[in-house]
Amino acid sequence: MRSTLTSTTRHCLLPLLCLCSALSAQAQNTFQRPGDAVEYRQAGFELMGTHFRRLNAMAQGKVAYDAKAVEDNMAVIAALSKLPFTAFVPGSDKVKGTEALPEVWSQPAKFQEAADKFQAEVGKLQAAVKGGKPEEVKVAAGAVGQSCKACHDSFKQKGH
Ligand code: ASC
Repeated sequence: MRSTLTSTTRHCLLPLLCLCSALSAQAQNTFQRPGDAVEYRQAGFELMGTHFRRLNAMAQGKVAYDAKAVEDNMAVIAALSKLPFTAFVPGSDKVKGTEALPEVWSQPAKFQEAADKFQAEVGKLQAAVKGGKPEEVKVAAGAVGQSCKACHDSFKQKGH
């Protein structure tokens, strides 16, 4: 019995794991309709903004610094930081309600560079949070905010 289970595990677990990871990669990158991609990226940016504002208020000394809360907000930001960028799919530039400028699609290298810069700054913020020095978190959070703004200035409609 024991060896049957072991063998079943050996034969089924790996293909199952492969299937699961293939399905989740697909879920992450495939949208039924362009509007789904717009909803997905807006939801991701919205949540990241909420958690970044909470972290940043503490980092900039506007709200009492709570290391645990900073770490919790950081974990959410880190988990989300790549996801919305998977959703700037072809055709989603024409969806009503998108605030993305045509430059996202006409200047893909520049857009990718801005996304990479943001993700690099998020990585540095994560390291600073891990380091536990509020003054370093303050500087790194400021740089993340700058990278958000730089991307918005070039790739997002004004007034949003
Ligand atoms: C935020 C938030 C952003 C950035 C950006 C920084 O808190 O939601 O999009 O900071 O405004 O300039």
